[in-house]
Amino acid sequence: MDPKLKNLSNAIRFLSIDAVQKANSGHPGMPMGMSDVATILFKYYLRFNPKNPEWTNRDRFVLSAGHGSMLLYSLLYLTGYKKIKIEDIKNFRQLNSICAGHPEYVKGSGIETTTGPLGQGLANSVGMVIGQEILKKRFGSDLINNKTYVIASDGDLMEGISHESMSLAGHLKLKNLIVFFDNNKISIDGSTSLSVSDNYKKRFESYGWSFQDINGHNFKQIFNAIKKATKSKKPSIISCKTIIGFGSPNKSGKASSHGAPLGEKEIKLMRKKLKWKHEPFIIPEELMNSWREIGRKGEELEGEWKNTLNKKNIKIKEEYERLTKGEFPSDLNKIFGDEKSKFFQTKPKMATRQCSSSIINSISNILPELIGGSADLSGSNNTKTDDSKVITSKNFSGNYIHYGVREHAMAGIMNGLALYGGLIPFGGTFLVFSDYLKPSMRLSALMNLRVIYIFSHDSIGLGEDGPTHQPMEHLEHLRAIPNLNVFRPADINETLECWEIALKSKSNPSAIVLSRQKLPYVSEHKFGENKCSRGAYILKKTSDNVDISLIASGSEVEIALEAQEKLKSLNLNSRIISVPCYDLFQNQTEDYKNEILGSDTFKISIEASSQSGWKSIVGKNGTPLGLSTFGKSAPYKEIYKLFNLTSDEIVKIAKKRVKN
Ligand SMILES: Cc1ncc(C[n+]2csc(CCOP(=O)(O)OP(=O)(O)O)c2C)c(N)n1
Repeated sequence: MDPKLKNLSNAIRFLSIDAVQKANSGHPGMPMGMSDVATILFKYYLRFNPKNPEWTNRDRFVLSAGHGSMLLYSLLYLTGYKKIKIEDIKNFRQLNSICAGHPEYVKGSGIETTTGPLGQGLANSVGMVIGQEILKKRFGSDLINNKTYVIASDGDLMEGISHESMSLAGHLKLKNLIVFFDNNKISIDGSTSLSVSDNYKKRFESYGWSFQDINGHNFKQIFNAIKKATKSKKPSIISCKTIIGFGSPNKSGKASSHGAPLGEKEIKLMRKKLKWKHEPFIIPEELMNSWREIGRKGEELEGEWKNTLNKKNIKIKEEYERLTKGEFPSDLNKIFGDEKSKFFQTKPKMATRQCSSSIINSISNILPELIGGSADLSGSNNTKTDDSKVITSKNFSGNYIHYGVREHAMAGIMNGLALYGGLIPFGGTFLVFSDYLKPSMRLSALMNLRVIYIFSHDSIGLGEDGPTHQPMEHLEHLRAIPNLNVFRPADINETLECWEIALKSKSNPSAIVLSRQKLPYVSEHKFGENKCSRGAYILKKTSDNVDISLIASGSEVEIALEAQEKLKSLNLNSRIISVPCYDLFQNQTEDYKNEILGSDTFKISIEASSQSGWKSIVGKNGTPLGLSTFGKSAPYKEIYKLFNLTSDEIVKIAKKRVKN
């Protein structure tokens, strides 16, 4: 093996420990332990081009153990990525440095995904490989043939999401996925024997993976193991026995090297032990040239790939470019317009989960980039239509993924699909189970990813399944996530508009929340303007001068409309404000909000959910109607009555508060 390997690897080690020391915080142990594996991977296998980090057929490198972020920043700097300079490394963990505490996804930087919450990178990598297989099937294995490599730690493999996502990867036989397990047997609390005694070989083999066990500091073993993994017909995991904090005379092998600077004294001793004579952040020229040389190989690789793309038939090439640029076909707007106008004529009474299904059906044909799926329950949340084609281990030509009962993995995998590029994932479950996937959904929002969550069975309106299945606090939790739009449409027209906004939101995820029960067609406007785009609008008013504003979302718009009729017969005028997207409404100007809500009008909001978020909208004199306890198991109309979510209750309150 190349005699320089030791020094190439030590360059990573010293950049990492010096940056952590300068920042006076961070995690040196993991980069010190895994730098040997990373060196072999980058030098001999990883196909990447630092000059064009967005080359679509690049191998992906995912650092799932995101606390070891200095390993990634060192590699990106050493191989010549423009966005990571030595100044950034010196500014590790400081305000506005791209070298943040944990890797934060920045398009075109080499940081492929945001990691830190353990297990997420593993699920992302599964999505990246599924995305690759889908595009490979469509555009050919000469164009799409990359691998995805992951570094995962003990903690990554303890997390539940790793069990979910690795199991699905095995089921789908994702052979282009190669995971390095940093098997150092240390976590923050000390030895992992305190809390885990899994047999990893048996665990992964039972998932359908190939498993290898190596010494993670033996270059030859690392080289051979990767070679074998790249030829496997199954996903591969290479368990690398490593020493956390490798090279530190007093802290190696100990939890003390995991998450704190080694200290000046220990770093001095380590310099001596590893014969590293260079000052902090100085990489000698010859070594730097060797690292840069590793980075330069990618230019040629990408050049060859471009020739392949240019030789493709023009139609394939254009479609490939459309997908990777994220552009929509021009007939998409027409489809939305036609559907709106069709339903305006027929005014159907439909559960909004059925509305969503009808939309998926009408747009899927022209949007092959739309990749649906569900964590089981596909027949209940209506994500799968008659035209959906299921993806299997033998055939990736479809557009629908059966994620199984694995909500968390589904969301992490959808993030990976969106990160891979060229695809728009949507996936469904019941709203109440959004709790099971929230950590990944939070990362969709943090990474500005276009991922569409379909949450059906959105309230006590689901009825007899009872309080375990009836969301109550969920809308409020989701609305609190920055950069996530939560839609709760009232009918097919609003569902069409919400789906349209979600699709066109290139830099944020959306949650489309849907009813189980049938709802009447309520929209008064025909087509043209997307009324949902400002979050709320006046649906119907009985006079220009109203006494009461009735504010509602989704299934409660029907109740508000009923109340409006009753109030009218009592000579009380009202306006109905439909709020299909609370988040978008919050972003509007105060003028718009006042115009819609009425500044001095008495306000009642109604939503079959926790009501605290509505207090600021109805004001201190208004009344928010909602829930403050868990629901009940009963036919849904009885539950609505029990909780006073009725038009009669609205009328009672309005009569008391507004004199005519
Ligand atoms: C979901 C989640 N829980 C907890 C943490 C906090 N945390 C960071 S690293 C770590 C465990 C460290 O052990 P290991 O994964 O073996 O990493 P190593 O010590 O080898 O660096 C924990 C619990 C986290 N980052 N993510």
